[in-house]
Amino acid sequence: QAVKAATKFTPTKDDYQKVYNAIADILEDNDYDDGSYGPVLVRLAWHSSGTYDKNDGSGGSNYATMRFPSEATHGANAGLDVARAKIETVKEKFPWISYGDLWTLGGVAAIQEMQGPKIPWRPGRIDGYAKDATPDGRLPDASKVADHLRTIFYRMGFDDHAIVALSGAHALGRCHRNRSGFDGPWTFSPTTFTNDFFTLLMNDKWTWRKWDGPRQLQDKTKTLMMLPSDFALVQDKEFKKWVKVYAADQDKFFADFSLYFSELLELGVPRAQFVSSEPWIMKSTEEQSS
Ligand code: DDH
Repeated sequence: QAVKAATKFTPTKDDYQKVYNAIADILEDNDYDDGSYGPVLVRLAWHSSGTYDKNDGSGGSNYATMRFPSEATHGANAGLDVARAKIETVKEKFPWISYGDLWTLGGVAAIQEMQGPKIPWRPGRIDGYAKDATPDGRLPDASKVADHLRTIFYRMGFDDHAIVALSGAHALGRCHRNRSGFDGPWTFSPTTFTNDFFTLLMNDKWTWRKWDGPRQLQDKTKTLMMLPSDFALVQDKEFKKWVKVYAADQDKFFADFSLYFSELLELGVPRAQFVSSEPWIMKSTEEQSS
């Protein structure tokens, strides 16, 4: 007797909203780091997408290749095992979601829940294989400056404007000595999305920290830091133009960041794979409770 084929579950936007909500729910577990897994989830979304190479279409968020040791062990991905393990608890509840969709939605939920702009997002990524993993060296090196940033981000298809806007994500989170070797947060509110990265970069006095770690800058209070690659944004004339704009206008930063981050999360995903022709706006938990 023929066994009736199980009907394939086709998730709706509501189902993805449930995943979003489950991610929002775990952000403040265990009083992790500065009180939230948000920043490290944003970094997971970015590093799973920023490997894209427009020249051959390889990399990007489609196949979630950071699941494989050959990519998970890249120096730039140190510490992201924490983010992957945390979001795995959501995957257990919603096993039908692909890792690429889960990790990018993690970035969206984290930004939105940390008071950032809405990030248009849609599902459709599929899980790939170890052979799809990207070679090391595709993500930016924090000890390097403008030329390097252009090489890395132009390869993804971004321009100078996008480089500066996306770098504003460093309003969030911190550097960890045991991950990157660098140390400290960029802003005084590392779990709230703001344009503070730009105002601090423009208005504070930054000096080289004297210590036994890698070259990094510190502010007057010696609590905040900038990477050499962050500082490059005010040393380069073209970049600095946008730093000034964003330092003066948080709304403009939010609007541009939303656009570029959304684009970043779709790198490497064939358009035909997306389940909808336009990205969706997922609701924040705040909106759902009011
Ligand atoms: Fe970043 N980033 N990032 N970054 N990043 C680090 C942490 C975080 C660079 C290097 C580092 C982006 C761009 C760049 C976030 C988001 C984004 C750390 C510290 C280094 C180093 C890691 C650690 O020790 O734990 C460099 C270089 C660049 C560049 O040249 C442009 C972008 C584009 C984003 C983004 O999301 C759009 C976030 C969030 C963190 C904080 C993570 C955490 O655990 O906290």
